[in-house]
Amino acid sequence: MLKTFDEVIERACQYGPKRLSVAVSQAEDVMTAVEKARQEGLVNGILVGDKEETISVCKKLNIDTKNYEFINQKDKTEAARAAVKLVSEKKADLLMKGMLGTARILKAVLDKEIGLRTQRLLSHAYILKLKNYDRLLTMTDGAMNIAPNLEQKAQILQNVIEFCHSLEIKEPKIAILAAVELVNPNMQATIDAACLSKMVERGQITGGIVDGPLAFDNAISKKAALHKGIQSQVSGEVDAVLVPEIESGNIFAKSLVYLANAEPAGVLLGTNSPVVLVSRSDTAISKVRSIALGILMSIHNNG
Ligand code: COD
Repeated sequence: MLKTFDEVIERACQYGPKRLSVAVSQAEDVMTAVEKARQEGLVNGILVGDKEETISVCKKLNIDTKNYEFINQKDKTEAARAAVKLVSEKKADLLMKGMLGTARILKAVLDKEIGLRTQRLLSHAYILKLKNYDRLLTMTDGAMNIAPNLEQKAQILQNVIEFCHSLEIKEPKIAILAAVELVNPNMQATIDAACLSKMVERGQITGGIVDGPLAFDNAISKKAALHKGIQSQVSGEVDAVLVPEIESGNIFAKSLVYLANAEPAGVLLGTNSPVVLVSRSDTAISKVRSIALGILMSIHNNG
């Protein structure tokens, strides 16, 4: 089980370098990360975007452009599509979002002809390292599916279980989060959580140990759960949490990053090749961690 980002990067280095297609490369934070990943031996980059601007960014950062392949495309939507196409045509192994909005790259990834869709629902996972938690904590979905229904949550759950397998966690422990532990007919999140737990019990979702509804305190702390008289196989040992909708997930991750100094990474799940979906505000090292996770996913065939 890989418990830290250092372990993730170390393991990913064993499989590198992979071919990374960068959608809209002309930004310092993007190129700093790609160059760092290249120097680590994780990737060789194909830079899709405004070539002139990307070269001037490289010069400013003292990056040797001879180490890169360039595809000139000034328009961001077209650059996103060209970067995605490189991956779908197997000319690159993984895709990274550069300097463009999330929705724009997601639309290219979802494109029926050139995209990276599978039969699966695509979902997003934030992976967080917290100082006071003994493992990586994955949270889904705070960035792609806006208000998933039960059927979609079941697929988001299966996606995250398989993602955890690529972190070498044999039977990941997943908490389905809600505001309370009891099923409350007025709180849809608790009904969905109970159904998901039952679906796991019946073998409709496989590969992990799942419990819910659980409030976050009882998911993350065994002590808090026991104090409330809750016996759960996942309490205090959760590898991943599934949140009810995009807002709670997005606020959850950003609160931990900005108030608790959590180190974040982000990837898309359910695609046929890994997609590294980082925020523009993420640091270069955070982007490198996401690239390393993408490489592990490609090895485990779940992205
Ligand atoms: N998985 C698989 N297929 C999907 C998914 C999905 N998650 N979402 C849509 N599709 C398919 C649909 O079945 C359809 O065939 C096609 O894609 C288009 O569907 P629409 O019209 O519902 O999708 P879009 O293009 O309008 O929107 C899809 C987005 C992912 C862009 C949209 O859901 C979105 O904006 N999500 C939030 C992104 C965001 O702003 N995140 C904040 C990040 S910090």
